[in-house]
Amino acid sequence: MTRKKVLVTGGAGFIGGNFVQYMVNKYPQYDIYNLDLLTYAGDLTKHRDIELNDNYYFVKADIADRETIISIFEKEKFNYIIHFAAESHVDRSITEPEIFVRTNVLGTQVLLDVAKQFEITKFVHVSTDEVYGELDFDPTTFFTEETPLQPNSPYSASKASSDLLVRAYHETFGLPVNITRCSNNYGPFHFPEKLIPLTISRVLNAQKVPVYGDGKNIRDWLHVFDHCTAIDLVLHEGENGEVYNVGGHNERTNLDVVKTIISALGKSEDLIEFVQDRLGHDKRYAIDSNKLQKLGWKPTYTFETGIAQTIKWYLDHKEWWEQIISGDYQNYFERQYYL
Ligand code: NAD
Ligand code: TDX
Repeated sequence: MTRKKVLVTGGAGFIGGNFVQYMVNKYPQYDIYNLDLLTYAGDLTKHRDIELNDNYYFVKADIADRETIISIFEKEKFNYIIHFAAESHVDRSITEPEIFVRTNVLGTQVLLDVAKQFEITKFVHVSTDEVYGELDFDPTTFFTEETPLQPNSPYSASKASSDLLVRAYHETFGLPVNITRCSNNYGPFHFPEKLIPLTISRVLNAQKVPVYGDGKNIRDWLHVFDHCTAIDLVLHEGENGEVYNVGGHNERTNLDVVKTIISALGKSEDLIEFVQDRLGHDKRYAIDSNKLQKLGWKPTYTFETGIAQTIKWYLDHKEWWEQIISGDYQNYFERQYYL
C-alpha cells in the first residue's frame, strides 16, 4: 500500500498538537507533516515523544504566505489537509482583530487555492460552534448544522468567513471538503490563556482567578481526545461538502467549572475574582452532534472523567505550562486583566 501524506496546519498548537500525536501513533503507514508558524500559541516541546518518529515531519511556515506554501506543495504530494492553524483566542480578537482576518480568512484561502491546484483528496477545515452565535439559557435548544451563522466576535466572524470560503470552493470547484464545528475543547497542552488551564495554573500558584461578569455564561466542554477521534472519522468517512458538529453534551456555567477545579485542588473559593465582562460575551453554546454520531462517533469522556484527567496532567507537567506563563504571556496577562 502506498503511504499517504497528511498535512496538519497548526500542529504546534493545542488541538492540532494533540491531533498530530494521535495520528503519528495511530497511523504508522501515514507521513504526518506538521506545518506551523510557531506564533505565541505554537510550541514544539510538546512533541518530544514523537519528534524522532520516522513518520513525523515539521515545517515552519505561514499559511498566508502563498509563495512558500506553493513551494512546499511542489515538493510534497499531500493527500489530505487537516486545517487547524488559526488565531484562536476571543479576547485577543477584541483588542487585535486584524491578525485574525489575515490568518483565519486569507490564510485559509491560500490553502484552498493550493489544495485545488495540487488536487488533494480531502480538505478538513476545523471550525467552531462560535460561528452560530449564541443560544439563550433554554436547555432544550442546541446548535445544529442548519443553524444560521451569526458570529458575534471578530474571532468568530473570521472563522465564519473561512467556513464560507471552504463551502464556496466545494460548490464552485468541487473541492472535496468537510467542515467540523466543535464546542470548547480542554485537555493536555491547552494554552493557559483559556479558562480551564488558566484556572488550574493560577490556583496551583495561589493566584486570583478572573471570572467574567457573573460567571453564568455556559460552555459545552469536549475533551480534546474525543475531538481527535471525531476528525479522524470525518477525514476517512465524511461525505464531501458536509458540515459536522462535534460536541460533548457537557454544559457547565463558567463558575461551576472554576469551582470544580478549585475543589479538586483542595483550595478556597476566595480565589475567585469577578472582573469586568468580556465585550459581546456569548451567553451559551450547546451542540447537537447527532449527525456525527450517526457516522459512528462516540465521545469517551464525561466532563467529570475529563476534568480529573486534565487536572492530573497539569500537576504532572508543571514544567510545560510554567515555561509558557513565564515568558511574554506575563505582559499579555497584565494588559488583559489588571489583576
Ligand atoms: P491554538 O491557538 O492553540 O493553536 C493555533 C496554532 O496555529 C499555533 O500553533 C500557531 O502557531 C499556529 N498558527 C497561527 N497562525 C499561523 C499562521 N499564519 N501560519 C501557520 N500557523 C499558524 O488553537 P487551538 O485551540 O488548538 O485551535 C485549533 C483550531 O480549532 C482553530 O482553528 C480554532 O478556531 C478551532 N477551535 C478551537 C476550539 C478550542 O476550544 N480551543 C474550539 C473550537 C474550534
Ligand atoms: O479569564 C477568563 N475568565 C472567564 O470568565 C477567561 C479567559 C474566560 N472566561 C470565560 C469566557 C467564556 O465564557 O470562560 C468561558 C471560556 O472562555 P475561553 O476559554 O476564552 O473560551 P471561549 O471564548 O468560549 O472560546 C473557546 O472555545 C471556542 C476557544 O478559545 C475558541 O478558539 C473556540 O472556537
